[in-house]
Amino acid sequence: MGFLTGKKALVLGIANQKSIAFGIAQAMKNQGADLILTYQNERLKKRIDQCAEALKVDRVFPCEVTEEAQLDRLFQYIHTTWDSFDILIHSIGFAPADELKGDFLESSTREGFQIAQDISTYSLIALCQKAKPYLNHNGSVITLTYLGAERIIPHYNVMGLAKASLEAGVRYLAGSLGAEGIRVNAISAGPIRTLAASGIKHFRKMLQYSEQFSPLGRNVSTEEVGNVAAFLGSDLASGITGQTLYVDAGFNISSLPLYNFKTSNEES
Ligand code: 0WD
Repeated sequence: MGFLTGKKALVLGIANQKSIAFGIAQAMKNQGADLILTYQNERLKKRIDQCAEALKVDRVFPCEVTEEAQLDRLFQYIHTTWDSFDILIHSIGFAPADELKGDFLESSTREGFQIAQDISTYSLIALCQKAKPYLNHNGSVITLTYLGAERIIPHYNVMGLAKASLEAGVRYLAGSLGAEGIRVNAISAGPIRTLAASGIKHFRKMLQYSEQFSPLGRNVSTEEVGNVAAFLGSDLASGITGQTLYVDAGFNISSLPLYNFKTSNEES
């Protein structure tokens, strides 16, 4: 028996077994949740089938989040399969590759901005609108964000703005859904090598920096993010809504690299 026994969780955003959403699905499964996974399109079908097999999940359903009709079909499927459900995981982000390299001012375009906002941020609002009739009291909505929402991160560019708007969206959605007893929170994860991350220029350097600057002196894993998502999805987190929780080995509180200052007594 885990702390999610009896809970039903819909997980959007698995591309492969390195995806953060895969770590979340695994942690939720370990805690006893029943799962439905979605995949973006047929190109990813083989991968999602492998993920579902690894997780011992037998329900996968297509969902391209920019298509209203696909969202409607997804919740029709949820309704006929489960009637209602408890946890919605939104682990989706996208900006055109050209926006994620170079100087922010020079590489930003109107189209890139609109795409990043639509896929990374508006999709959460659309999902909450469609999910509301089927989400149980004590339900929990969880999305994934990044420190680039609040600080300048090289090459993160227009995604930083999308994540800032996503985090504001979490607060507004928490306000809208609070009356139904539904909580909405974001997890701000440290950098993790995934398919989406590979699109960010110099990502390897980001991993090295976060390892050096974070109080824990290391990066985080999808398992660690998954465990926090499982907690947020559970009744253990019943008093938490509208928050951004950091799962980043403490990187967000750092300024200078601690390891440089851990020296012997003779040095001043
Ligand atoms: O360092 C990282 N990896 C971090 C990721 C640090 C902090 C936050 N995040 C966020 C991302 O911004 C994203 O919101 O976590 C979320 C999940 O990202 P991920 O696990 O790092 O990346 P990935 O494994 O690629 O999964 C994201 C998936 C897409 O994969 P690709 O790479 O093929 O775009 O989101 C899905 C897709 O499967 N996705 C969509 N699904 C439905 N409709 C759409 C769409 N339009 N676009 C992307």
